[in-house]
Amino acid sequence: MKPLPPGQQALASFPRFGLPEYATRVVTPEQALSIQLIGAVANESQITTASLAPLNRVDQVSDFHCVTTWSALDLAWSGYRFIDLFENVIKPLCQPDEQTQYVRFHCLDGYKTDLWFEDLLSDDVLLADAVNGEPLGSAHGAPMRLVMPKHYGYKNPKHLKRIEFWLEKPAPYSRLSRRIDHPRARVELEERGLLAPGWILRYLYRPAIRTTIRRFEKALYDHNL
Ligand SMILES: Nc1nc2c(c(=O)[nH]1)N[C@H]1C(S)=C(S)[C@@H](COP(=O)(O)O)O[C@H]1N2
Ligand SMILES: [Mo]
Repeated sequence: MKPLPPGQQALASFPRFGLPEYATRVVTPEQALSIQLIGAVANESQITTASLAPLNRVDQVSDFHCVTTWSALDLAWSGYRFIDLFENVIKPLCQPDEQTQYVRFHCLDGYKTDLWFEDLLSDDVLLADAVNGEPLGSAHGAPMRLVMPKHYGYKNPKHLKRIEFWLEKPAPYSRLSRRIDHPRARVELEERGLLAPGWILRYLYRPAIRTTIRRFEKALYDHNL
């Protein structure tokens, strides 16, 4: 068996997951792709399916690590490299400021997350539209999500709606995020959050896994999905 990052335990499945308030904000799978490009850009623009035509499709098998300590191993993602999208689509479309340091992602269910721009340029960061041979559905981020295997799940936004470029760290989007989000959240360094060292947060988060999985499953079931 391959060694897992510190504090992680493998699950046999890949559950739909997140903060409890997002469980019932179900995004239907037939949403057409439209990702707005805003913030520190020369002109606001948007990405649609047609914008992706010049990019090479990439298949990548990677592990997924949630901050609450569950991991899903060997997920087969399909999509486009973020760096490829950035260089060949985003730059020509909207010319983000060269001083960009942070990027805030906004999602169709209201979820947001902030990422270091530099971390996005790693060649294992994908905009994925399929996993394990199936197009993404309501569970895993239709129509398009970010996959960043070296960063905890909460830095892997699903159901992408807007990408916002920032020259400095944006103000926290909520009181909860100010208290718990780690600015970087790298898995190998166990950067789980701000409240306490990662190895302590393992014990705080782990008891929430089972009830959260059930809550997220039930919401899809209630929507007949
Ligand atoms: N739009 C959106 N993205 C999200 C979330 C969410 O609730 N909504 N939850 C985050 C968290 S905490 C995790 S662990 C992963 C879970 O991804 P999955 O539901 O595909 O397993 O998505 C992340 N991205
Ligand atoms: Mo998570």
